[in-house]
This record gives sequence, structure tokens and C-alpha cells, in this order.
Amino acid sequence: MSDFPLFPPGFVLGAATASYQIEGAVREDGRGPSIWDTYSHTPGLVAGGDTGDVACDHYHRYPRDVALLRELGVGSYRFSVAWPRVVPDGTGPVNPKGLDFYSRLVDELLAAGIEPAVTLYHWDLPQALEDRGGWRVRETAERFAEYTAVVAGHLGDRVPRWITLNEPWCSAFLGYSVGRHAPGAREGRGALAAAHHLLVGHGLAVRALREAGVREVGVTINLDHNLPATGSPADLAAVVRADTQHNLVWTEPLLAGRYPATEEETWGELIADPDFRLDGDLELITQPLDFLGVNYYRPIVVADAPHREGDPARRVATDNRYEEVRLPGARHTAMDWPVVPGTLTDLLVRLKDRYGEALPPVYLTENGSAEDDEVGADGAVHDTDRVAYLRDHLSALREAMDAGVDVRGYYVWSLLDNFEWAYGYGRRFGIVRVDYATQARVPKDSYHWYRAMIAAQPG
Ligand code: IFM
Repeated sequence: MSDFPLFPPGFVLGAATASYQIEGAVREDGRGPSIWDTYSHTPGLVAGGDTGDVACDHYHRYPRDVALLRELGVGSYRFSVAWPRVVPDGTGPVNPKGLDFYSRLVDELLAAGIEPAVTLYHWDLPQALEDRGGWRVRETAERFAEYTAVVAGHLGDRVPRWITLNEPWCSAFLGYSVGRHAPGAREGRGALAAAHHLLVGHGLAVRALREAGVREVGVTINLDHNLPATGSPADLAAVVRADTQHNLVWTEPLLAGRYPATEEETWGELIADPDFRLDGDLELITQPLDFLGVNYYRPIVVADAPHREGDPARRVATDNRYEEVRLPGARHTAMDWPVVPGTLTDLLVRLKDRYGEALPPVYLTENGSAEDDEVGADGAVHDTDRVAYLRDHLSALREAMDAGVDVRGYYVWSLLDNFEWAYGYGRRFGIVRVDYATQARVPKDSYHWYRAMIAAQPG
């Protein structure tokens, strides 16, 4: 008997990364600046003043990284395309050298027997588009569809799985409300307009991908499993607001063709008269998908918190009107995130219960943990906590499948240690350690565990 979680034949076991977090080469071969170049180069915004300028130097070292994936035995690799590498100004001339890079990467993967899965937007918006309003304005959604058509036209014959957006919650709320992500804005209504335009961009991109005839089209959202801090009516109401802002804002339009019924109690006057919503938008957003990508890391314990008068921007900030409190007794990762694997099962079962037949097959497109890794005297990284995290979450995923949720695959986050956004290089999510001084790659124990688990699968 195997100790590994086992999945049906055909189940995809993969690994994921994202462009700005690993590529580096930000000024090479015609790439234009993105909002993350601007943000990370603004003093004080990213820990340690870290930037993605070099990152894992994947732009030059991708053959080595694909070799690591091949040795790992994954069936699929999820990576993102950097919009400003392909269309440096966000609109206008296409940069052939940028497209070539992804084309070479795709060919390398296919030669290694690995299916590429492409994310079109993992947060590196061309700065030129932010200068014209960014996701606050509809034009960005339209430009996104044009860029999508270019990439799909170039790679669509070789890439079977396409993801329009990654975690639009982070783009809209961390980017335009909390200011912890690029472009670092602290607005109220601007964040809600951004959320809507991201959804419109998704809808337009789905159309472009269908026209290009690609095989599978989906979107990736980070869903939260919100638990009330206490049973008090105030905390229960806070959970409804948190659920609306994190989950329903995406799942209701994407899967049910409606906006959340609880949006007024969540956003108050910020959502009054939402003139950024136009007739026909919901139809565009609700187009059938081949899969839903879900990213999941941890549950969130939510408590009621007062609204700070005089600071309207914070009405939609996640640290206001409700707040996250620590879960007693749970192990916490280096991100200070509680580890409760069973909440992944609960989240997926709840999703299935709410949307029924309207829920397409699910891929868990990210899951993993940042740990305070150390290199041992033997030169290895014995990351036992990460191994336990992965094993327990994969088992929880299997339980969701046993409970009737149609899950088709799992992608570990991440193949490599990388640039963890506002945390810089101070948080390590990789199953392969990256020594940033030498760019040496050292597979951790979790890499060897995942490899053995993949090898133990039935088919
Ligand atoms: O590193 C990120 C990734 O870019 C998006 N999902 C969450 C990961 C860990 O924070």
C-alpha cells in the first residue's frame, strides 16, 4: 500500500510559476516596463528593496528549469506570459523577441513531454496602460483581449490549457485599495471598478481564445475559506462581507450571471450607481468555461472591525470593517498563514453545493507553503513541514473528489523559490531552492517527495 494520496488516471500533477517572480531580464530583448517594475523600484514598498530585475534568471536558464520539471515527472507546467514582453506599451507594436522566448519555452516543455498551461495575466500590467488609468478603466480590458489574441495566435496550436487571469482579487484589492501590490493605489471605488474591468477583460479574452480555437479555457481565482472568530452576530456579518469581497465578487458573475446580493452591505455607497457596469457585461463574463482554476493556501478567521471614519478608501480594504485574527493552536507557515488542510475540502464542497452543474471541472492551480528553509550540513534542504503541508493538502483534495467535486489536477506553488511580491525574496515557496547569489538550484526534500508521489500514481 502506498502512503501517497492517489488520484485517478489522467489526473494532472503539475508545478506553477509566474513571469515577474522568476524571469528577470526586465530590460532585455525589448520588454517594456510593467507596474511591478515601477512598484518594486519605489523605495520602501518591497521588503529589502528587492526587485524582479534578476529574480531566478529564468529568462536565460529556462532549459535547466525545464530539465528540473522533467526529472520531477510533472504532467504539466503552469507559467505566465509577461504582457510587456509581448506588447511593450500595452497596445501597438508586438515585440517578436518576447513572443520567441515563450515559443522556445513551450517547445522545450513539449520536447520534455510536459503540457504547457499558460496564464495570460499574472499581474505585470504594462506601465503605459496604468498611466492611462490601469484596471480602473475599460480600455485596459480591451487591450488585454488584443494581447490575448496575439499570444493565442502564436502559441495556441501548442498550448492546450489557457488561464485568462490569476487571482484578480489581488490585482483589484491589493493593487487599488490596500496598496500592498502594484500599482499601490489606496482607493475605494477605483478598486471596485478594477474588479469589474478585470472580469470584463476575462470575458473578452475568453472570446479571443475561443476564436483562436484553443482546447481548454479557464480563469484562476484565489478563494478564501472564511471562518467566524466567534458566533456573535457581528462576526457572522463580517464573514458575509469577507465572503462577498473575496469570493462572491468573482464566483457570482463568473458562474451564476449575477452580482453578489450582499454587495450593498459590503461596500455601501461605494457600489451605489456603478456606472462602470454596462449592459451586456454579465453575458460576457458568464461565458461557459472548460475549467475553474482555484488557488488555495489557508483559512481566514474573520472578526468584525469598525469602519474608520474619514478614510473612505479603506471601506474596501481587507483590514477594515473586518479583520483577520490568529487561529489558536494551528501551525503557521513563514507567511504566518495557519495550516488547516481540511478547509480545502470544505471550500470545494461548498463551491459545488452553491453552484451545482454551473461549476466547471476544477484545477487547483496553486497550493504550497513558504517555510524558513535552511541548507543542512549535507547541502540538502530537509523541509519536512512543506512535505507535510503538500501531503495533507493533496489528501484533502482527494477527499473533496470523493465527496463529488470534479477536480482534474493540482499544481504545486512553486517550482522555484522566487520574488514573493511585497515580501521580496524573504519568503521561499519553492520545492527547489534558489541560491540568488549563484543562481544554483537545489531540489529540496519536498521536490523528492513530490517526485515519488507522482511516480506512485496509478496511470
Ligand atoms: O506567490 C504568490 C503567487 O504569485 C500568487 N498566489 C499566491 C502565491 C503565494 O503568495
